[in-house]
Amino acid sequence: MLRLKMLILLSIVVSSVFPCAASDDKRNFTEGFYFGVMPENFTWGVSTAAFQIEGAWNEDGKSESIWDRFSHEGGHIALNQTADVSCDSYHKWRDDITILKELGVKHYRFSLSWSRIVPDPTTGEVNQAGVNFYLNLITALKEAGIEPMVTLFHWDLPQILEDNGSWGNETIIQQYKHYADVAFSHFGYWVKYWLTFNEPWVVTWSGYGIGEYAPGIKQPATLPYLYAHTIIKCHAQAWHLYDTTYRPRFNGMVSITLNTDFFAPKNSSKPEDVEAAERAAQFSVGWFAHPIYVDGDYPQVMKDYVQRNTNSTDGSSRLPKFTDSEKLFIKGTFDYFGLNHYSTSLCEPADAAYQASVPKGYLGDMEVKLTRDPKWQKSSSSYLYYVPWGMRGILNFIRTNYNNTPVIVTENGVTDRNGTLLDFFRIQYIRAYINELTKAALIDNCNVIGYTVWSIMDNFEWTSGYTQKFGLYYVDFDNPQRPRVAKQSGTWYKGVIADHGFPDPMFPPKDDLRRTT
Ligand SMILES: *[C@@H]1O[C@H](CO)[C@@H](O)[C@H](O)[C@H]1NC(C)=O
Ligand SMILES: *[C@@H]1O[C@H](CO)[C@@H](O)[C@H](O)[C@H]1NC(C)=O
Ligand SMILES: *[C@@H]1O[C@H](CO)[C@@H](O)[C@H](O)[C@H]1NC(C)=O
Ligand SMILES: *[C@@H]1O[C@H](CO)[C@@H](O)[C@H](O)[C@H]1NC(C)=O
Ligand SMILES: *[C@@H]1O[C@H](CO)[C@@H](O)[C@H](O)[C@H]1NC(C)=O
Ligand SMILES: *[C@@H]1O[C@H](CO)[C@@H](O)[C@H](O)[C@H]1NC(C)=O
Ligand SMILES: *[C@@H]1O[C@H](CO)[C@@H](O)[C@H](O)[C@H]1NC(C)=O
Ligand SMILES: CC(=O)N[C@H]1CO[C@H](CO)[C@@H](O)[C@@H]1O
Repeated sequence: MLRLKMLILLSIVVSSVFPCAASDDKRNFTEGFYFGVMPENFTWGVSTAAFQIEGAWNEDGKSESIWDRFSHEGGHIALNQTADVSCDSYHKWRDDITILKELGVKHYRFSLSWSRIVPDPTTGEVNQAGVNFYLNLITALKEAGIEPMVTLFHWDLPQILEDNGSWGNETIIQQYKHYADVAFSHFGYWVKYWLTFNEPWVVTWSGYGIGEYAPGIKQPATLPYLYAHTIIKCHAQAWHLYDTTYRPRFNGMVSITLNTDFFAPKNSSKPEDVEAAERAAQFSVGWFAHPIYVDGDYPQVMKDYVQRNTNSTDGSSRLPKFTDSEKLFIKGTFDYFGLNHYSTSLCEPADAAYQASVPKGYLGDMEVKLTRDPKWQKSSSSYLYYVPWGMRGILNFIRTNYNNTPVIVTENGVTDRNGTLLDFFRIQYIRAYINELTKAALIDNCNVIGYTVWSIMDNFEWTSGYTQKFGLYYVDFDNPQRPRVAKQSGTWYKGVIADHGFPDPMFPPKDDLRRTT
């Protein structure tokens, strides 16, 4: 069963690496490029996150978040830069609307700052100034014909909650639910797309496993599993709250955004590599997706491998267990699948040397050696290799593992290479990744309904500060006005949106009036 699944996946990977022209119109490749136009209702967008763009970190009643604390401490961020001002979107959000309109996007994905809206979650008091900021933004987006896509939690936990036991204190479940309630009740009338969490894998592993991200805690064996367990329960609470209280009135969609590489076997002729790739995927995306999209529980292979690496004598595991009623409550808490995808990893069974080199805990439990092909093109981010066919691979993984749930790619993009407005590498990257998405949708029947570039503009890239830039627009962080200037990729992406993808230049669709007038 498992082998069969991977074989199907493999044939997909192989066919995308070696695409061949066929007489069938649907397989219309030119040197690996596929001409195809997405349906009219496919949604194109760009994304940001509150901490990375807003600035105004302590204005109008906002409390401190763990990322404020982490960046102010010094020693964690490149050049000790902070996001105290960043793009200053708290004051310059109208400039953001201007460039969103210029691009012609259908949706704009951004996140709410919990500490701006409910500065002290232990009292639950709502900060009206914070609510007003988002009301202005959201209503202006609607006036501009742009759908807001709202992430409730994009990493900036209120510091007071961190100080009160973080995601290990189950009180946070009710506090998160209250925050979600405030957001749904104030903004639900306008907002059709909601995301409960952005990349819980990064929250738990980078924040509490290896401690590279805020709050910088290194407990790789235990905390990622414990905190992920709570985050999944928070997600389910928010989804049920929406489902019972708000869906009848507002009829929106609530989901979670998971980040994942595509995991490919290092040598696809070796069954053990194929199995390792499946295991890596279940440990990464499956950790969160299996409970939510399949059966309310973690993937069996993950339960088995954490158990056997726990080294307990009583059969206990570092991976917590859901009760039967929790499983029922968690299963099915989705309306679509939010996917952040950037790159691909190669998988083979871990050897002793590799196991010794990774922190004991989550990464070691997986028993998979993850590598990159040295032939793949690099970007200026160490983790971000250019592997466009991985987009098609991961979309097919979701199709087969999660019942072809509708997917919105909520992030995809690449860092600047040479720091000029002529960002042709970004165009190459995004064009190829969208093209693989197009193949997944139009050839493989993957149910993908939207695509979102990270990011509309240069912003505070976490521990890289302003040294790594993902924007379609350049922002001059030395200029107090923080002007936003289109890079070549912005102008190019505008064309893709207008075309709904890649119409065949020789055979434009009949209704493409732009090309016949
Ligand atoms: C590509 O599609 C066009 C029509 O859109 C068709 O005429 C042409 O034969 C196709 N090419 C191949 C190689 O299938
Ligand atoms: C989008 O349009 C396609 C046909 O073009 C249709 O099959 C699909 O159900 C529509 N999806 C949504 C979400 O409306
Ligand atoms: C950043 O801050 C840390 C801690 O205060 C300090 O040790 C380090 O020298 C600073 N680095 C730079 C580049 O200023
Ligand atoms: C859990 O959090 C609440 C407030 O959020 C606090 O009152 C309580 O003491 C915390 N419990 C622990 C064990 O830290
Ligand atoms: C891949 O594995 C097969 C089967 O073990 C082997 O024959 C082949 O040489 C391997 N390929 C590479 C590139 O290592
Ligand atoms: C579990 O035991 C194995 C074998 O004794 C050892 O290699 C491994 O590091 C242990 N794992 C942990 C998490 O302590
Ligand atoms: C950046 O790359 C573009 C495209 O290759 C090139 O035209 C430009 O001269 C480069 N700029 C610098 C500063 O290297
Ligand atoms: C029990 C506990 O840890 N309480 C702390 C909650 O956070 C506040 C603010 O940081 C502290 O003052 C409490 O001691």
